[in-house]
Amino acid sequence: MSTAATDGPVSGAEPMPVQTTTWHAAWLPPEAFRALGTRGVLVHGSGPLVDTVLDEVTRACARYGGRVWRSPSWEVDADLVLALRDAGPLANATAEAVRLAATPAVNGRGDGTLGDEGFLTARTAGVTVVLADTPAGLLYGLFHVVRLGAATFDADRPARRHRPALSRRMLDHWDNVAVHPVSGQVERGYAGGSIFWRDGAARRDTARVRDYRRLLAACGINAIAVNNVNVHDTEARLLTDRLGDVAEIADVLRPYGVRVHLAVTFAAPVVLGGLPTADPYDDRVRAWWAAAAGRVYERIPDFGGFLVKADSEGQPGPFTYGRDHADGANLLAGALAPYGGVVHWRAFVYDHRQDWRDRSTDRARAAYDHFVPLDGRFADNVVLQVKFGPVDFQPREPVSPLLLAMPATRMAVEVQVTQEYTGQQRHVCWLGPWWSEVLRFAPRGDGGGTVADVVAGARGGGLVGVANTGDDPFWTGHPLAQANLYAVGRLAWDPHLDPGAVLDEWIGLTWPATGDPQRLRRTLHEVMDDSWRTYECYTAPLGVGFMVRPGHHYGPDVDGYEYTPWGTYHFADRDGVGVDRTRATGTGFTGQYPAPWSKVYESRERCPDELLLFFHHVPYHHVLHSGRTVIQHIYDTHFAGVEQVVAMRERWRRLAGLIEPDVHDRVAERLDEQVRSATEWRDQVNTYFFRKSGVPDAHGRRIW
Ligand code: GCV
Repeated sequence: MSTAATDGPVSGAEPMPVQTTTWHAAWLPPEAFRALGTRGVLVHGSGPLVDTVLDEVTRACARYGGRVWRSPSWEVDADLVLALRDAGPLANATAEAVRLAATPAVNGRGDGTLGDEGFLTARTAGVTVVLADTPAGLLYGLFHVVRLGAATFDADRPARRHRPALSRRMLDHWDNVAVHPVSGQVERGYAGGSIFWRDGAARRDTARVRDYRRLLAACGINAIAVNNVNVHDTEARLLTDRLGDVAEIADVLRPYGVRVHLAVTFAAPVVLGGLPTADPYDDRVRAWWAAAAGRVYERIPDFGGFLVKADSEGQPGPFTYGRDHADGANLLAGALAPYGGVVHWRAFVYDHRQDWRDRSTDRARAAYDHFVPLDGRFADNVVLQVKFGPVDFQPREPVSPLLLAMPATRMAVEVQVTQEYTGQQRHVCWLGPWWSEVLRFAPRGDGGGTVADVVAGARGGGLVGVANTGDDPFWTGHPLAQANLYAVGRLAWDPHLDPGAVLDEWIGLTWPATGDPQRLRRTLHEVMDDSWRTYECYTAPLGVGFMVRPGHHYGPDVDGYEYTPWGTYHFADRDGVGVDRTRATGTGFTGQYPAPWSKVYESRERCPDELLLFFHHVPYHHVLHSGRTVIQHIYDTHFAGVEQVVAMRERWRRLAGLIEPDVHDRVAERLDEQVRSATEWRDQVNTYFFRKSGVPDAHGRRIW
């Protein structure tokens, strides 16, 4: 069994919190259901997910004094009707009129249905109607109503169809079943232990997972992988003798429309099946996978599929047998195909043992070089899962050119909700704006399709977020990091949503009953809106990346990776800094982009400032579009970044008394740490570049 090549302790930034039996309600406090719970509600239709809708409505109405009917019932005076369109006539006359009117309206558009998960909303003559063609659609319609709150009932609204742009909206948990000596219970986890596993076994108490499934459905997530992509010995067995544990989780998640996926090791036929090989061309290997998949579907009929990290950071893969990644992925796809399962095959393949002296190898190039020649060879039920940037979830990277280069392959884009490189849930770092930028990126320039288009629809592989949740009382360690989890679901549902509006939704749902909602909303926006850019200001400059402490990746260490095998270098010397990735004189990475980006990135003059050092090695006196030199930009942004964090902390202090004291205290505590850490970043980065360049700060501020 292989051991993952993870460079040092990876979850060790903070000790495991004390076990607790209560946890924060996140974006579903009971109060969020008040508007709904005070009304008369009719639920019309049948099926397990309709039972879930009924159950949610019943609980809300029991709490807030509303009434619930389930069809067929003819004594109905409902002001909210949640109905499956094909469940027969509705008792409420207005709702029935909407249902009948909706039919031609829906039929005339697209495929003539509301889709597998879509719904229609309308309000007329005092009745709000939510119609769906599937129980899952009705569930999403219910949470739409919850999001709207009182506005659901305040004015007539014309019929509007809602359908998710991306059909695959997934979270990958990097949770280990057994505590791993290096990566811990949750690899890159900053929110305590796992909600699924503890100390080598499944957690038997499912209360937490029951709350989690509601949170997921309410933001639109419909799939999760329940174990780490680095599959160690114990976790490998989830596919075989520990399958029952996975089935139990699937049973809990199913009523909320969330399907379970499993990360598997490519070497499973060897390590679990006792075969001498895992070669995709070996018949015994094919038979082994087919039988393994068959057993999974016997236990979990709606199983989503496998997730695979192969030939990456020590994980086994097809290269061992002289096969390529299409051979490898298609092997597993073949086993899943009879059941409708899908393989999420990760494109994070690079040489993590490179020689730092070797200037010809560029980690940024690796995924494209490996996978583009395979376009058209992957089976239909393979989704190639691509990190959003070419290196590794940095706070600033260009969009991965691989996402733009495989038209005949289903692609998913992967973002990191867990904040490995963005402050590890000790720093406020609201990532909605960053993901929105990635999803809206237009590979062929303005007017062409976007990354969101590449991953959208039934053929698209969707959006995958690496989960940031754990058994911490606030779910995410930093209470404000809940917004990132919420956003990944919402942006997967609709990548065109304004991230500011998503943040507003999250604030409204999370604190529906606060004393001064406007002040709270204003302050949260002031603290969070620019927090990703603030983080970028005080860490590695101008897109060069890394400069984090190797291993745990928290805090500054400018040269920490400079002479290592990991392929993440900044090449600073006394004259300049940055990586030459041009075609003219560098690694040629810019050539992986289509026009216009291949030209824009190739040119020092045209390259956007924020990515300059990702693409170019430039002298410190190079003048940016901003008018500042590179060295002065480094100094200015690092001083400004710390000032912004100090201001955030002050703003947060003023919220004392307006929100729950435990939330306030937890954030306040973390802001103290953020100020400390940002100051350390500022001083180390500024001092490093001052010592290298000898150029003083134009404003004479203190550099050590
Ligand atoms: C799960 C980075 C992280 C690893 C992670 C890897 C991956 O290298 O540091 O912890 O492994 O990405 O995405 O597979």
